[in-house]
Amino acid sequence: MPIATTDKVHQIINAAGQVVGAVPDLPAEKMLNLYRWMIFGRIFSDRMVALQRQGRMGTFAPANGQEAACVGRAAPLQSGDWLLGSYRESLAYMVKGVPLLAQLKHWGGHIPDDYPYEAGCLPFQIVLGTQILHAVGIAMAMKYKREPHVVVGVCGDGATSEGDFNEALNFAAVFKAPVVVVIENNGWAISVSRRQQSAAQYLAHRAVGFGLPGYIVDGNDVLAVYQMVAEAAARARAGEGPTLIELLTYRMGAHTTSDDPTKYRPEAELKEWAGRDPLLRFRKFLMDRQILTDRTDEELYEAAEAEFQVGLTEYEALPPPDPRCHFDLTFAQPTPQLLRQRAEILEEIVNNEL
Ligand SMILES: Cc1ncc(C[n+]2csc(CCOP(=O)(O)OP(=O)(O)O)c2C)c(N)n1
Ligand SMILES: [Mg+2]
Repeated sequence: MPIATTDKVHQIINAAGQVVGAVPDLPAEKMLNLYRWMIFGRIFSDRMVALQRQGRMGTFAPANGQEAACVGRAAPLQSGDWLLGSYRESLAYMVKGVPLLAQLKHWGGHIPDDYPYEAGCLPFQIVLGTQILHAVGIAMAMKYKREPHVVVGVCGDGATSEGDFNEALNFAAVFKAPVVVVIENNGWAISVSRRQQSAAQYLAHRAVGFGLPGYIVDGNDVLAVYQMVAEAAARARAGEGPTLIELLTYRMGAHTTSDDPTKYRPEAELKEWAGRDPLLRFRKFLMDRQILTDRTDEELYEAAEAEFQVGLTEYEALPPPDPRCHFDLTFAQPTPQLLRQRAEILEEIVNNEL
């Protein structure tokens, strides 16, 4: 495997939906399933933002525009593999097998007492970049146990500036951990643009310094992402060590429901990326191949809406989370600050209820 210093962006379907690379040999059913998940991701993200605005959901990190990147990196993984990410990983986690209800409970602030570890996804990491250390650690355990599995660790463009990210890559490369590290470059780290984050032309170029293969992929092209991650996972499984993959995509929404991107993001940039919508291009590809029709497309949207609604109904039938749990479960011995904050919030709740 050559140590790639390429500037080539791997792409199979361009923004106009035209085929520009070798299409991987996937059955039509599988391609349709990738598309179905992308639709579900778009609906999930839109509904979660609306629910938060209605006071029915907690803070949420939308992933509109990043559906191809999320689905494409999770779909090639097998049972026994792990996927570790941060707060914007909801869709990828659901593709990997985390139930919708578990996601709703997470964002709604419930205690994760029944967290579905069997899906192979650790709870979201909020401390930027540290999940890459965890990913390499799990991968090393698999290597020692001679298990034929692989770990995919995902972080954002901003997280690549953390020491943890770089330390994890160095360790993974030296010890040939069966790990694939994915940088989800969505253009922004809250209000810090990708160009302010690093002067490097591509973040994947950092791979060279660690002695790793590094690849740049059009993150809005689901087939390109799928293929690159599948190949990297196969190399890791075969004992050939880690790969660094940068997915070029764009965060179309706010950082979270607490953010207002109109304060810092140029309108023209948003417009430009709207023309590269991952769903539209894959829809055209599938229609050109007669895998999809207008009617089945409509049905997929309806089915995704209905599926979300079933999960939401189940979620809203649960007793609301007890706000005390967030304080009581933080430390065995709560700090004075925490106790003060706990008292403050309880007083606020009592006042609101009166
Ligand atoms: C170690 C650390 N520093 C700062 C933060 C605060 N913070 C939360 S999200 C974020 C931006 C992350 O951007 P990026 O890695 O590009 O991921 P994205 O949100 O774009 O998916 C920051 C600075 C944090 N969570 N952890
Ligand atoms: Mg980012």
